[in-house]
Amino acid sequence: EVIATDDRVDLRFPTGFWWGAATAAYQIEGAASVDGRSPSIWDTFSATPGKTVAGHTGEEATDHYHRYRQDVSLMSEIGLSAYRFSVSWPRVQAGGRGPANPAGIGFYDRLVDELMERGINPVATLYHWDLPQALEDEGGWLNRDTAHRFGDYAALMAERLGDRVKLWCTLNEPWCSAFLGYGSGVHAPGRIDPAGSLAAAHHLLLAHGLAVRRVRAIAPSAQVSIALNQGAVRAVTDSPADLDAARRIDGLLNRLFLDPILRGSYPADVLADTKDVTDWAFVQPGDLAVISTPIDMVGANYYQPDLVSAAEEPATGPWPFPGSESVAFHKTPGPQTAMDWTIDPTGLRDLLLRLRRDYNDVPVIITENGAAYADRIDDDGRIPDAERIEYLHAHFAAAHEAIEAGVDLRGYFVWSLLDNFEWALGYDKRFGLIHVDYATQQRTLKESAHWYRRTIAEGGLPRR
Ligand code: GBH
Repeated sequence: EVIATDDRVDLRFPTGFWWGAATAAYQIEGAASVDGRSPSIWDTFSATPGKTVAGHTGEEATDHYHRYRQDVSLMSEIGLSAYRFSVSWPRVQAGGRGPANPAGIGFYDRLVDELMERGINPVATLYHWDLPQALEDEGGWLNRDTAHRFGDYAALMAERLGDRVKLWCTLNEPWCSAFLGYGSGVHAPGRIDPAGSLAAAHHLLLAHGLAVRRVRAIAPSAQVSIALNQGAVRAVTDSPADLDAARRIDGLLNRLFLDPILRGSYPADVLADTKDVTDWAFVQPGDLAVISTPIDMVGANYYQPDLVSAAEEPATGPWPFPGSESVAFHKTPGPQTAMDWTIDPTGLRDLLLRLRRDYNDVPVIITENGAAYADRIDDDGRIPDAERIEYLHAHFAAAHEAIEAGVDLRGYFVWSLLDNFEWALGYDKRFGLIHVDYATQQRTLKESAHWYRRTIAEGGLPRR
C-alpha cells in the first residue's frame, strides 16, 4: 500500500497502485541449455547468421537464472510493489507438451517465493515470444493445435504458482508474434507469410482465451490480463486518404486484438481490409466465445506514437500489416531515445483515454514503458541517466493525467528492470533501471533506479 506523504508530491497515484518493473525470460535468464530446457524459436533464430545484431543470442544474457536472489534483493531496494517476469515455456515443458520438467518449473517456484518474502507481488507472463522449437516444427502459431498446447501449459503453471501469482498475463504483444514473426520475418521464427500471419494472430488469441479459462478454473482468486503493444495511431494530415491509413493501422495493431477479447467480435473493417489476403476460414464456431472470456484488466505496452499517411506506392518487401501495404510510417517530430523512438507521452495518455472510451471503462495496467540509452558508468561508479529519468517522469505524469480523466489504471511496469538482450538488436540497447556489465554480470543501480525508489516511497511525483 502506497500513501503519499511528501508535500512536494502533487501528482499522487491511487492507494494500492502497483509500482512495477518488467522483464522477459529469454532477455535475462541465460542458462539456455541447463536443467532440461529445450530450445525455443529465439534460440534457433538468434543462432542463425544475420538475424540479430552482431550475432548476439540470449545464451547467457544477464544470467538471471542463477542470480535471481540478488535481482529480487535489488527490486526490494528500489521498493517495487510488483514484478512482471515471463516464464520460459521450453524450460517448463521440453518440446512444449507433457508433464512439467521439475527443474524448470522449480525455478519459477523459487523466484515467486523470493518475491513473496520481500513483499513484491508476482505478475507472471506465460508467453513472451519463446515458443518451444518443437512446436514450431509442427507449424508453430500457424497450427491451431499450438493454442491447445498453450492451454495445457497455462494449466501446469496455474497449478504450481496459482496460490501466489496475483496477476497472470497470458501473452506479451501477440501483434509482434504474429506479424513480425510470420509477416515481416524480423522476429522468430522469421517466416514471411501474409495469410499465415493472420492465422497466427487468431491462434494466439485462441491460446489466450483457452489459457484464461484454464487459469480461472485452477486459481479462481488470481487476476488475468494480456499485454498488448498498443499504438496511439495518428494521421499526418486530415485528408481522407491519410485518415484511412490511420484507421487501417489502428485496426491491425489495436482493434484486431482488443475487439475479440473485450467485445467478442473481429472488427468488420479489418475483415474487409484483409479479405484478399485470407478467407478467415481458420475462425471456427465458438472461438470468439473462448477469446472473449472476461479478463480483469487489459495491459498496455507503450513506447512511442505511430504516425502514418497514405503511401503513393505499396510496400514491396515483407510487411507486417497484411492487406494494408499502401501506408507510410513517419517519425513523430521531437527528441528521440537510443532506439530512435520519439519521446511523446501524449501517446500514452491518448491510448489510455481511448481504452476507457471505446472499451467500456476497462481497467488498465501499463505492462511496459521505458527508454533505451547508451548508459556509461562514470568515474565515481554512478550511472547518470538523466534522460531516462526525464522520460519516465513525463510518462508517469501522462498516466496521472489519464487517471484524473477517469481511467481505472491499476499499475505501471517500467521496462526494464535490467539491461538485457534486446531481441534482434542484441545487447547494444540498454533499457534497464539497473546496469549490467556483461563481462562480469555486475549489477549497478542507475540514477533512474534511485529516482524510482524516491517516487515509489513518496507515492507520486512533483509537477514540473
Ligand atoms: C517490447 O516491444 C517488448 O515487449 C520487449 O520485450 C522489448 O524489450 C521492448 O519492447 C523494447 O523494445 O521495425 O518492424 O522491427 C515493443 C514493441 C514493436 C517495438 C515492434 C519495435 C519494431 C517493428 N515493438 N517494433 S520493426
